Amino acid sequence: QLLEGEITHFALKAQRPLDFQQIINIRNIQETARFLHAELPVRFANRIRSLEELPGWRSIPALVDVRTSYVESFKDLRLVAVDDRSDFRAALQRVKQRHGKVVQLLTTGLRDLQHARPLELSPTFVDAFLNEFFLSRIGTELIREQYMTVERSNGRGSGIIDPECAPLEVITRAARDAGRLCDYHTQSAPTVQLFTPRLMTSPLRFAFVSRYLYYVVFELLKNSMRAVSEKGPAADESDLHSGEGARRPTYELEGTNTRLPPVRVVLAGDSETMHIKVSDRGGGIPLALQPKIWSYLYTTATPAHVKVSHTGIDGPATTNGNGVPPLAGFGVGLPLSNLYTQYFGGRLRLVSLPGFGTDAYVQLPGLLGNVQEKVARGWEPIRAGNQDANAAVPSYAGVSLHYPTAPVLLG
Ligand code: W6P
Repeated sequence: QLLEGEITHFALKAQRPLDFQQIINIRNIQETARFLHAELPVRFANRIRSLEELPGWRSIPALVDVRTSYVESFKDLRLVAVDDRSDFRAALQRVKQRHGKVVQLLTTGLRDLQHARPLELSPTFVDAFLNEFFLSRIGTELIREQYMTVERSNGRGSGIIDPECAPLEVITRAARDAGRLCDYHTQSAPTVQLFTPRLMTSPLRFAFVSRYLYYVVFELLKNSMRAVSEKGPAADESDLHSGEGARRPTYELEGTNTRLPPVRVVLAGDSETMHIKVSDRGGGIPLALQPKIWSYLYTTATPAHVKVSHTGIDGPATTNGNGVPPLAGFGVGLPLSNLYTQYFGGRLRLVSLPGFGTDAYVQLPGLLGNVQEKVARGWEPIRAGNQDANAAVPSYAGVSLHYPTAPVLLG
């Protein structure tokens, strides 16, 4: 079939990582449209072929749906006239619409598939597969949204990459929203104190994507506030004034229960790099659970919560039926936050002390520096004539599909 041949052809092309500098100030809309028109089909084709390597994907409706979305978007882009601006805009709008539920569908799809074929699909493989897929999605979403916002303003406004992003404002907004959500669900919320170095009290500006920064910080604050609120009031008055609290915060967002130890945020950095620390005294994470918080196969929400799904970034915001998102959702918030930082070459680390509390560290680069996007691993076709049986096993980031057949016993 013609389409199949074309998908293979595009899946074999190299994906081209983008310099953020190039798309912060889009000077030539048509040139940018041509880049998207050439690049998006390559990335979509890579995802289509990778998805098809999952054993038994056809038996999971959610996975069939995801594949169909990618195939339809591939076709859409191959058929659209790139130099007709309104046609191209309409095609991108359809892509956006079509891919709104991909995170939810792919996560449930892989959970179901892993459940159905536990010996063929190791949890490590499933997590690596989803990380690659979602990393790719972050890239295509960012490029598409950046182009669409610039195109809409006819090149005059800035895109979703804000050269003047104000982290202080983003963090205070995330803290206010997380506090409201926490209070709604647990009938209490701790105070959030925000600390900045002395020299940084003037509003710091930084080239970044405000909505991604918000997503990551909101996710961390939500986790911290939930932990503190569920653990309850500090046992000792001095717990309320220890650590950073000995200093005066730059900002304080008062919670609804001042008996709870506050969540403390530190914002530091310069025009090149931004660092955020979120500290809570919410009791920490048991050591055995610590690796699981990065897995898509794990959620702290009860089954009743899981149905209401996650608080998406551009997907339909999912709610509990009253229009309010859940406090503990779909179990993808932390792994996705991790991907958002990695996509920009940044990092997200947690240091948790069981029985005490958790510190989360975010590091992100300013996008006016020499920063390139991190592109997902491409599809690696199984070469004909390769006699090595192991070479036919798909792998992501070096993680193979199967559980090892037998443990290697040393000594
Ligand atoms: C917790 C669990 C957690 C996850 C992520 C960030 C902060 C926290 N605090 O207790």
